[in-house]
Amino acid sequence: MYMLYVIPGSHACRSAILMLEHKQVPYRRVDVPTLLHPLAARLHGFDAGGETRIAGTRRTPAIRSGDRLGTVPALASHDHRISTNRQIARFLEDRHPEPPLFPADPLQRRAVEEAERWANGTLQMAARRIALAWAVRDPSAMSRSVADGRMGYLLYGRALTRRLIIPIIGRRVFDVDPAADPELLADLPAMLDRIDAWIADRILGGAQPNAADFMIAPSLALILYRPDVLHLFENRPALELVDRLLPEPA
Ligand SMILES: N[C@@H](CCC(=O)N[C@@H](CS)C(=O)NCC(=O)O)C(=O)O
Repeated sequence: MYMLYVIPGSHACRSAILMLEHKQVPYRRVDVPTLLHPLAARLHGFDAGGETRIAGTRRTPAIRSGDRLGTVPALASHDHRISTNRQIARFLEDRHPEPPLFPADPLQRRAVEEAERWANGTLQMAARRIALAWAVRDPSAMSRSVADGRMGYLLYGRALTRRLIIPIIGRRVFDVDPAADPELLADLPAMLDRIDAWIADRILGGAQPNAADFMIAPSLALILYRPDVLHLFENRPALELVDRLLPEPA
């Protein structure tokens, strides 16, 4: 039985959850308290899989420390400790080939891996900073709105904790200030265009979702917790993708 260490509502962690569900392998989800997760990951024998994350143009001290200690999602089997979605995807593909996470054709696989790399390197951080810019600008509205959603509540179950702590995470860990918001949002349409183009080229959004779909949909779902960005998604294939993999709760 696998154990998957996550923090609640994390888009990065949701990618691993979706991949495990796709493979239909039994696992136990272990929720770790947000902010203690780098330490908890390390204490459970994980590292950060060699990631060197950048928030905008900065590697803040908190990000450096997370990259030294460990990140979630983190997957434990009786003899393995695997961190990062990239490595989890490959581990699962090796151990449980069906249904696949990557196309068999080498050219198609390369295209999916390129989309996966971009989702990990660019989109995952951009999505986090877009959501956090809102938290920094309007902590009360954010705290109310993220009590539930496509990935459940975000980071903390209690509204007051969300209101107090999430803006601090935004500022201190991910270098977000209210002035950054317009700039972050200005980059969003081009990112959505890129995703739509991959869908048009059948690299994403196929009948059988792949590792890149599972990396991209949760980042879009996180951005969509913000009610003020919905209009940017209207009529886009990217919205159909996230609606299919992570529907809005009824
Ligand atoms: N890109 C990696 C890293 C995921 C990641 O950044 N996870 C965050 C939680 S959403 C984390 O563990 N951060 C630790 C920290 O910032 O100290 C992946 O997809 O696995």
